[in-house]
Parts: sequence; structure tokens; C-alpha cells
Amino acid sequence: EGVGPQEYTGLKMQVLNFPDAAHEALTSIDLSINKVFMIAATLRPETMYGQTNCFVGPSLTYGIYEGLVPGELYICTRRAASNMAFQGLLRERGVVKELGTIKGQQLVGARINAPLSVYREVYVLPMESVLPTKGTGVVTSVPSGSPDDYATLTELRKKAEFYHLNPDWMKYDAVPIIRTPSFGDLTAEFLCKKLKIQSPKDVKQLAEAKELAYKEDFYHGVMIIGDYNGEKVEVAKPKVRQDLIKQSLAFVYNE
Ligand code: A2H
Repeated sequence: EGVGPQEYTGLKMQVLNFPDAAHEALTSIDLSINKVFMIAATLRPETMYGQTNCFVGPSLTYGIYEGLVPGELYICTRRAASNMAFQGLLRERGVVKELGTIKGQQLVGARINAPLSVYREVYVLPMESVLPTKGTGVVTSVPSGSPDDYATLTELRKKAEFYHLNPDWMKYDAVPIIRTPSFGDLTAEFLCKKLKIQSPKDVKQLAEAKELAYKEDFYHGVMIIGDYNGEKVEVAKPKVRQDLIKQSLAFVYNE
């Protein structure tokens, strides 16, 4: 991590319904002719079957940019848009034309499409630990595979009222997607319980859990869902990624 280039999958999650709070930021955008996508950066495309939500940093600022396909707009951090422009992933290579900006908080509650997930439509939630300096600033949530995602979803459910979150946005449970000999079918939940992770503030244990989860899933995991059911994660991962890209549901994003 942090060493050398990172090859992400940029997952295109189409926004199906913006919350009221978002409209003020979108006045200059014609939603009747444009499709808007939140672009989530992931290193685990094979886990997309288990998406239950999508996270944004509530205090981060996101921009809206034109994608390669006419009428497709992308939401991500300006930093990511700049990288994308130089990788030829935006309308004009090397040019970052920002159509507008929106705060993460204004996106909370948006209903979006989750490609491949057993839950077709999921909701955007806030995650304090989203870094502005990594990926697109948008994180797809897979609480069965990612300890960070599991810890945040658990915390938000407990404190829904305090955070002014509709419980309906958090109604989806973790989906078993990968089986490993050591951690069973729900790697993240198993590790959060084993390492006694109480909240997203337990950053040390979460870092350890993340490391353990990543290695166990990658080297010993077998898919128990989807088109590559029964195949090793190591083998399924590039295949799922290629399938997403072929269907224009994702693209390669490097940084
Ligand atoms: B991963 P690395 Cl199932 N801030 O996707 C914080 N975390 C971010 C981020 C940001 N700005 N951008 C991406 N990420 C998350 C899936 C997943 C991920 C699973 C298991 C582990 C895992 C579903 N969330 O990551 O520092 C994204 O979450 C653990 C390696 O570049 C992305 O992949 O290594 C991962 O962190 C990228 O982290």
C-alpha cells in the first residue's frame, strides 16, 4: 500500500435519485439529458456482488465532470478527475472541466445503482475515514469483505438518529460472497468480532483486520456467488473486472 502505482477499478454507480439536499448544487445540470454516476475506486472488483451501500466523506467536496460517453457525468474528487483526465477517461484528454461541485453531505441518501450486487439499488452513506488523497473519494461498501465497511455500517445503524440517517438506507445486510478456511463466509464480520472492533475509531485493529482479510481472501478464498462461483478469488478477480469493463460498468483507473 502506498508503494508504486495502484490499479483501481473505477466502478460506475448511476445515481437514480438525488436527495433534496443535492438539488441546489445541481441547478446547472440538466438531469433529463444526462446520466450521473458516482465513481467508486475499488481494489476488490470480485466483491461487487456484496455491495450494500456507497460511502462518501461528508465534509469532502466533489466535482461533476463529463465522461467519455456523451451525456455521462461523473462525481468524484477534483484530484481524481485530474488523474482521469490525463488517463483519457474524461471527455477531453488532459482537460478538467468542472460542471459543478457538491459536498459529500449533500449526497447522503442518494439512491444509486450497484453493478453486479444482489441489491440492485443502494444508498449513499457518510464515512468519516474516506481520504481525499486516495482513489475517487467514493467507496463502495461491501461489509462482508471489508472490515472498514462493516465497522462503519454497524456504527451508522447504531447511531442513525444522531447522524440523521433514514434506517431504510441501511437495511441491507452483508452478503456471503467469498469462503475462506480461516474466516468463513463473512470475513469482515468474523475479524471485527475476533479483534473486538467496537467502532470505526479502532483504527489500529481495523488496519490489522484489513491486512488479514485481504490476504486470506486473495490467497485462500473461493467465490460462493456469481458467474465464477466455485473458482478461486485469485482467478475470479480479473475475470469479474473484465466483465464489468466490457459492460461499461467500470473502467481502469490508476494512481
Ligand atoms: B476496497 P488502498 Cl471488499 N479512503 O473496495 C478510504 N478508503 C478508500 C478510499 C478512500 N478515499 N478509496 C478507496 N478506498 C477503499 C472494496 C474492498 C476494499 C473490500 C475489501 C478491502 C478493500 C469495498 N470497499 O480495501 O489504500 C476501497 O475499499 C482494502 C485494501 O489503495 C479500496 O478497495 O490499498 C481500498 O480502500 C483501496 O485502498
